[in-house]
Amino acid sequence: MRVLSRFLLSATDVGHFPSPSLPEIAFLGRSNVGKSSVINALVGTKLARTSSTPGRTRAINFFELRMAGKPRPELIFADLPGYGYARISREISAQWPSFIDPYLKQRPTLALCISLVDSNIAPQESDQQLIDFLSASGRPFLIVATKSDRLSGNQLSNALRTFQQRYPSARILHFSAKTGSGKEELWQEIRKAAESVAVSRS
Ligand SMILES: Nc1nc2c(ncn2[C@@H]2O[C@H](COP(=O)(O)OP(=O)(O)O)[C@@H](O)[C@H]2O)c(=O)[nH]1
Ligand SMILES: [Mg+2]
Repeated sequence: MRVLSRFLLSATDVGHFPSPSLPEIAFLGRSNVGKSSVINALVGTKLARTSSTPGRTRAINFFELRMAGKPRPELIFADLPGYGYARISREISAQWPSFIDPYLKQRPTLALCISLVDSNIAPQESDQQLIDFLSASGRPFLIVATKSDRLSGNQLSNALRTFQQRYPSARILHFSAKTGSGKEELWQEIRKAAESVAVSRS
C-alpha cells in the first residue's frame, strides 16, 4: 500500500493544533530513539527529519496521510518532541512544553499513542514515566522497540521479554527502520486504532 503524505504544520501552542477531524497517531520517545526514522519508514519517504543532533524539535509536527487511490486524507501522524535530556530524571511532564499535556489528555481525535523505546538499551526511567502517564490518561497506547536490526534474534527476544516484564500490561512490537522489519504489524495496529476512532465519531 502506497501512502501519500504531506506536512501540515508545526505547533508550539494548543491554539496551533489543526482542528480535530481525522484520527491521529502520536509518536513519542526519548530523543534519538529513532522516532523520525519510524515515521519515515511507515510512510516511505523522508517526511520527518532524521538527525544525529538530538533535541532540535520542540514542537508537535503534524502530517496528513492519504492512501494511494483514495480521494481524501484518512489519518494524521503527530510527531511529538523527544524527551529525556534532563540529567536528573524528573516528572516527565515537567520536562515537556506546556502544550504536550493537554494534547495527550484532551485531543478528541487521538486514536493511538506509540511509545518508542530503544531495543538496544535497558528500560529507562523516563520511558517508564511516559508509560505511566499514558496508562493513567486512559489513552490507547503501544510500545515499539526500535533499532531491532542491531540485535541478534536471541538478544531481541531477551530485550522484548525484559520490556514486557517492566511494562506488563502493554502491547509491545519491534521495529527496524533499516530493514523494515515490524512495519506491517505496526501499520495493522495503526489502522485498527484509526478505524475505532472513525467509527466512534460517525
Ligand atoms: N540501525 C538502526 N539505526 C537506526 C534505526 N532507526 C534510527 N536509527 C539511527 O538512530 C539515530 C536517531 O534516529 P532519529 O530517527 O533521528 O531519532 P529521533 O531523534 O528519535 O527522531 C540516527 O542516527 C538513525 O540513523 C534503525 O531501525 N536501525
Ligand atoms: Mg526526530
